[in-house]
Amino acid sequence: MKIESIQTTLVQLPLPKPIGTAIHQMDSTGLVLVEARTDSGVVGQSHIFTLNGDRLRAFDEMVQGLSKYVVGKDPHYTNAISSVIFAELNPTGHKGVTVSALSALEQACWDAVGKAGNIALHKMWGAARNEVDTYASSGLWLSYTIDELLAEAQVFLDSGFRAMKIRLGSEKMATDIERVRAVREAIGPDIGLLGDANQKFDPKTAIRLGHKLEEFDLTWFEEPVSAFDLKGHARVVTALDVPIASGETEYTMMGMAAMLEAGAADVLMPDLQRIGGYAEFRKSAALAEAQHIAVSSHFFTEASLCLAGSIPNFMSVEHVDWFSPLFNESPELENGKLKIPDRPGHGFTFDQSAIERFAI
Ligand code: SMN
Ligand code: MG
Repeated sequence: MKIESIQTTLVQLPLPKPIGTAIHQMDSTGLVLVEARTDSGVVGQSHIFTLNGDRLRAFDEMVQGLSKYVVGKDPHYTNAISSVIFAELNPTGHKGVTVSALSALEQACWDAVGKAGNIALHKMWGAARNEVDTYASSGLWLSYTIDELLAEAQVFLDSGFRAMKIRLGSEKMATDIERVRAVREAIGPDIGLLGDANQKFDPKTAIRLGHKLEEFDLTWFEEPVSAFDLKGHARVVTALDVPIASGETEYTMMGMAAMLEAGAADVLMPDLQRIGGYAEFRKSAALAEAQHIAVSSHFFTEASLCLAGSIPNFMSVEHVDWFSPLFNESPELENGKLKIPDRPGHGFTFDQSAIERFAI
């Protein structure tokens, strides 16, 4: 089997309303959809995105620019292809747009491999489970009023979620506490509640807030401090009993290794786009496993389920529904868990009519 061409399509998906975290303002997402067409007729698919579609063409250009290292190759040679691209990226660097493009091309290869062999990727890699914990995460934004928080928490419960993530980072600590208290009181003690500060705090403020939030029994406290501050992360990890989750802002398994070495997280959260592909995610998870640390995926609900199905120390898949209009299939929630699809490849295929609707 050989890849004959790499085709990209740019789409823009509006969000129902503008939303914000401590560091992001969003009213849409833009995606580069990647298709690796092979001489056997199999098409491997993948996607990468930017908030608001900002600078999306730079991502497209990077995918196109690197496609010559994939075209003409057998997609089974994922490691060979990744190694060549990784070496090629030396002058431009291994963070940001470059690694995102590598990730998209590598994932498209794996998807083609699974589809060609008619096997789900988690089974190809060695299945670990058929379902995985999840939490509702496209919501409970920092930009919401308390009434909006409570209304959405109820929507999540009604949809069958057993856990959800609230955004932290209000100007006043008392406001964060009030918001978490309101949601915890509304959902009761048996529903998981996670908090994400998107790097808002310095270590001492994070520790103070963490102590004040103890009574609300958060499942984890995510990105409490700057992603650049591994020592600060480690101070927060040591000072608080609540698990600290982090990793979405870091790149490649070397980035994950540095975080693990620093003791920067109790739960490692690689992002499939920023980590550099499926193999790089799986290697990162293995590094964490050796230190008895669990991993949880960031964004990319559909594309991450095959990882969740095969990685032993996989804790949960973040459920973000932003990209779901693009696919023919939807992630299936049952008893608060997501099913790992048994369909070939990563298990999701682009809905061509939706793509036409959202194409830029
Ligand atoms: C996040 C990042 C970017 C936009 C929205 C939300 C967040 C997450 O850090 O973990 O979902
Ligand atoms: Mg986060």
